[in-house]
Amino acid sequence: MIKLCGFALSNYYNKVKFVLLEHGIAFEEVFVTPSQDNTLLEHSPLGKVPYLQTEDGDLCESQCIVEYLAARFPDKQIFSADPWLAAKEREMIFFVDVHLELTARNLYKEAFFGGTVSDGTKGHIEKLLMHHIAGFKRIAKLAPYLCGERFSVADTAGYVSLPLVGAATQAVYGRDFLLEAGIDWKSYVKTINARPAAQRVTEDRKAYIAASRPS
Ligand SMILES: N[C@@H](CCC(=O)N[C@@H](CS)C(=O)NCC(=O)O)C(=O)O
Repeated sequence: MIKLCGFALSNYYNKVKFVLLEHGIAFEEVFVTPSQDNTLLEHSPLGKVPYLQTEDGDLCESQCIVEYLAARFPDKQIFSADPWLAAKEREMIFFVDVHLELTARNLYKEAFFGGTVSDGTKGHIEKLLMHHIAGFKRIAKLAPYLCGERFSVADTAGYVSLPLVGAATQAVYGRDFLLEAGIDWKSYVKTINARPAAQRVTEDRKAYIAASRPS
């Protein structure tokens, strides 16, 4: 059986988990945290999570994993059957994962982990995020889903990462850049939360946080 390795706080782990649950693909969860230990580097070359363990070997990078699942389980129709719609879903995922989340990730040390980020970094990331959010807004339909009226695989990325972008900018700048741009990610997340797969991802994340709190 496919093994999904990582932990429930990781947005990229949760993106893959959401896809697996949404499509009823059997998998087992294996608890792994990121590190530079050789034992992990043998499976995940940068020591990141998630990675997938299959009968053919290990596979990292959440989007490569989603693409693999789509190819391995074509009957599940993880992407739209229409090539244009499927390409637009991939475009949306790229915007969320790379242009928004990966940029906002530069703020997480201060936003979530009690560290600090230099003023130089804050200024640079603010400019980049403004630019990237404006671009995202040009393509995100939020009607109510990212690609329009239908839930799509792009929403697995949106669901796990838009809240982080909003929360990180709120924590570091005192302004939620997404809400400020008119991207109501809170309502969006509520819509996606109607799905049992999303609920399970969120319940597991909350349970992980509760269990990690010092007693
Ligand atoms: N591009 C990767 C990003 C994965 C990633 O950054 N995972 C985080 C946890 S959410 C991690 O392992 N961080 C540890 C590190 O960067 O060394 C993907 O899509 O899977």
